[in-house]
Amino acid sequence: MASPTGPRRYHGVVVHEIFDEFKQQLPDIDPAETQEWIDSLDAIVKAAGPDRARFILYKVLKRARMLHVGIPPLTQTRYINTISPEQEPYFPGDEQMELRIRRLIRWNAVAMVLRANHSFSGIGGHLATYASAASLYEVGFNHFFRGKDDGQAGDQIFFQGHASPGIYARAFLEGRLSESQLDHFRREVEPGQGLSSYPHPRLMEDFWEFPTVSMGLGPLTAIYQARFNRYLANRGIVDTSASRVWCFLGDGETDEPESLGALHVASREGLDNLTFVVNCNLQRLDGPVRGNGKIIQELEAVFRGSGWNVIKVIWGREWDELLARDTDGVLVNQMNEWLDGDSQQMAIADGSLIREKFFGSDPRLRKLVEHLSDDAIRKLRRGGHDYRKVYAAYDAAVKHAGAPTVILAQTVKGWALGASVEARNVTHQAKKLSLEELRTFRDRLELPIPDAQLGDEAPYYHPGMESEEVRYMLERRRALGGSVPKRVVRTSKLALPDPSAFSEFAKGSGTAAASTTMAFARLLRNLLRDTNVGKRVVPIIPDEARTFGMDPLFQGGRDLLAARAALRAGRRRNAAPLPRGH
Ligand SMILES: Cc1ncc(C[n+]2csc(CCOP(=O)(O)OP(=O)(O)O)c2C)c(N)n1
Ligand SMILES: [Mg+2]
Repeated sequence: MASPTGPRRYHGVVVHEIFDEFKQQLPDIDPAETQEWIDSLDAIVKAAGPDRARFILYKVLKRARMLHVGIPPLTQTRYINTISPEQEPYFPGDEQMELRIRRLIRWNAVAMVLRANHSFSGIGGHLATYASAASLYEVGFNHFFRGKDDGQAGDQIFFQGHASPGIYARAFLEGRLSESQLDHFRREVEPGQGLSSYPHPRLMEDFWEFPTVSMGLGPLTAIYQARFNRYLANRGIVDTSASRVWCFLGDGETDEPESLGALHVASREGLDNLTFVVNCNLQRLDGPVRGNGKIIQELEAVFRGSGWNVIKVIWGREWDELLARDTDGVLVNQMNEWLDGDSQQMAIADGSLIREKFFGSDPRLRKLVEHLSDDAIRKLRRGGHDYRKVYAAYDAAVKHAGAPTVILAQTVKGWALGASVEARNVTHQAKKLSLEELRTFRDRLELPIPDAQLGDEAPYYHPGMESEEVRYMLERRRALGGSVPKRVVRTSKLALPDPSAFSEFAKGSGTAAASTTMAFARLLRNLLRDTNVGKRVVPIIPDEARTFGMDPLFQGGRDLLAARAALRAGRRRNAAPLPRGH
């Protein structure tokens, strides 16, 4: 899925442009031939209808892409997975084992929130967010997220704030957190005792790296972190060349202006070291994200339009066989037209209702699923719960060169938590399960917890550090550079500037009037000239430096700006190459 032509280069420097193909349209050198093509299209629409015409056009566009004919991408594709089954890579893990691990984590995440609320009614915490995102995280933990134990920079992961119980539950299984710490969820006043509700680097300074719970800040900061990683590597300050920034966010969260406000920065800078994973469970806090629309389609258009590589993970593997037999395109049509509000109804429906509502509108659709039992229809999963589909998406994302990637994964909010929580509008607020629900949940997860231990308080369940599951998860983390998240502070001694840099300010400006700007410009000049810190002062000039008389301070910077301007305009043939490291 890498861009077929690759990023454009100018004077040896990669230039990332969002759209560049249509503007290069030439005058028509053979109008008669062009007209023949247009007439063919007219004829197909007339004879076989728009569906057939659309099919052929998609085929032609796909062919053009394969032939490396540069054309702008479509901003919206059909409501199916971007990666087709035959493109899926080999899955290197033990899927059954990873399923068992996920179940252990799911259980402990729920137990933690239930226990907290049992001890202190109303203490809060969230069950449903992690329940929908467990596979999205676990594929990362077992196969992608790089730790820092090897002394390298590792990956930077922005966890969705409300998913924190799942991240704590994993750390508990890894032996990093104790039962007592889990029992102090949301009661962290004594340092080291408890666990903060949400990612908080000050309250848990060895654990969390980025505060993310104020929605929108995670995605925005992740973009700048990825850009900063490039800067650090290019200037030889820290080798972040192997680091990836992962940002997990909710679909409701994308309505925060901060979430989408800097997307263009990531594409313009060609940040292929950045992956967004949007958990599209179609719900926000107490309502739908787009009842009468399709959030995944909307986000696809926004991200593609901003120059991102988009991977949609909408359907689980159970749908592959149905789609392969959908030669009339009726199933894809139904998927395209089905609104998110309808999907939410289906998430809690039984198989016979799904058969009637989703597959019932067309005899060809009915026929597609006539060999499936109602139970099998109910078990047609959404893509974000299919471990292999998620793996395929991450694998494609880390291999994509030249642009950042967003993965739009469809899930069910409160997945596996039972009928009173799953996909209900109240699901986000759910903090309690009845005894009956707890039993059902335990059975669903196939955990050997006796009934007698289930009461108002759910017990934690740890299979032991020597169990197969824990050994497997620890081995995976060892291979990937150690546990995450882990906040590691590595400092190097910094020599202070020579005191002479400041001495003139102690004297004041005498009778001459001095503005703050003027004093600051002088201070900056002195620091830039200082042998200890000069090279660390990096002028970032959005605008107005010249207005404030600062331009002589950074001659190099001026050359850089001029070179960049020439580069963008693409006019000056002899523009000086950019200084290294920028
Ligand atoms: C800026 C901001 N506003 C409001 C909230 C309160 N809040 C917490 S979760 C949530 C909804 C989350 O929905 P979504 O992003 O879809 O995540 P999900 O839990 O569905 O994965 C809201 C509004 C917040 N954390 N931050
Ligand atoms: Mg949501």
